[in-house]
Amino acid sequence: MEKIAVIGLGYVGLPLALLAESKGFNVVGIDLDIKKLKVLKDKKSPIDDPESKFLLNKSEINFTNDFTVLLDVDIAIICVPTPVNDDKFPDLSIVMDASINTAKNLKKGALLIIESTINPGVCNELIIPAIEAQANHKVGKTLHLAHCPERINPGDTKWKVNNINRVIGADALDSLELAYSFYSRLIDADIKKMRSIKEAEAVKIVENSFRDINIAFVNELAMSFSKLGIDVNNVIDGASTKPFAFMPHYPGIGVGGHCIPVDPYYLIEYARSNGFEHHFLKLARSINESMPIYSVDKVEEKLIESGVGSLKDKNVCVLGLSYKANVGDDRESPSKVLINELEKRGAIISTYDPFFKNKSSSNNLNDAVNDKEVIFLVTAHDEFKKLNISLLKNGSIFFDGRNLFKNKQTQFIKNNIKYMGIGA
Ligand code: SAJ
Repeated sequence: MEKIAVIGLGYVGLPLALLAESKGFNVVGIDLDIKKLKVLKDKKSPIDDPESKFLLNKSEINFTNDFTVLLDVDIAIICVPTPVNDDKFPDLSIVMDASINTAKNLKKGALLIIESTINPGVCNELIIPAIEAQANHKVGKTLHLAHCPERINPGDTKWKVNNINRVIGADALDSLELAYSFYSRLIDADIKKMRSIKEAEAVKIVENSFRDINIAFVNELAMSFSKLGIDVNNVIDGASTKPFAFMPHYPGIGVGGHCIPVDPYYLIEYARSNGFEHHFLKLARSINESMPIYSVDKVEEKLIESGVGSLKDKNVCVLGLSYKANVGDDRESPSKVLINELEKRGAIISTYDPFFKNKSSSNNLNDAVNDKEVIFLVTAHDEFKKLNISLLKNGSIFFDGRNLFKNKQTQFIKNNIKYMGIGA
């Protein structure tokens, strides 16, 4: 089997490297993070993925930060982050550096695959020119290049790197066939060949923008229906009985992560630079980004309505720092915007997330909720389902940012706790 290199050993690259090794490929893993390399060499997994933890135990992958190990590699796969910076502008520096440094060390005839999420145009207009200028390769001639956007869903126990359908794109037909042959041996799922590398880049951005706008739709419904006295979650469940043409999404205190709140900006900026304004995508982003502050406003209104004044000097607990249930990742998490807004309003804030004990001010759930006047639930971790509602302070507000307890509202009422949900 060919020798494979995976560059970027995070929640995308590490499972991919371990899967390739389990399929008999000779694998090397490259990452710039020395601490991460040490953890990996100690057979510990830096990501919350049970399968990776298991495979790592018996893995013989050479984890290194030395790009010269690429000299005899046949296929190199780039799995590095493609974030946005503070003003929501795409930051392609990491994927550009990784692609160039990799290509510089690849032999003639090698295949370079980009799995990182990139907008249409990045390969043709940025990566290929940079490789041909700096890495002494002619893409399509001395170096094969393909794009196969990653589709990892962190925390998902059903859909994993080995069984998720993929799309691949390359501008040279032989490069496309090489990439197709590799993924056909790697995964047990469908692989769709796109007509160009640009189409493959567009697929990932479209699938994640689709999710963002659908979440924005139900978030806007939640804000509207709360004024109409309608529980939007029940309505979504009702609409979900339609066996076709409806896909449920649910309102929440915000949209976090390294994908959904980020990827639309890649298309917005690329389209803008080519003369088109994505008003709809931008509006969806602004609705989703408004949810943490909308939640704070609703709670402060309730406090004032109850005659206890504003959030200033109130003891407030934030349950959940992660952007998503049962994973330890706080990138673009709504908890950050929420905590910042609560600080601005003078609240006394404590936090608890079982996946971020080192960042939490409380070290367990009971301590975190004890004697608090307001509790915001930001992340629907399984651990929070064990919350003992009778421990909550009499007369306090519980803002359920993920509607985790929407079917237990009577328990809150019994304990004289003001339960507030999103759209509930
Ligand atoms: N969220 C909502 N309402 C929803 C769904 C999600 O508010 O109905 C929020 C979540 O709480 C979270 C954010 O949106 O803060 C993102 O949630 P996510 O479930 O989309 O989680 P991600 O970011 O891990 O998305 C990944 C993506 N996978 C890739 O990009 C390869 C995405 O494409 C998948 O659709 C998604 O997993 C998935 O299906 O779970």
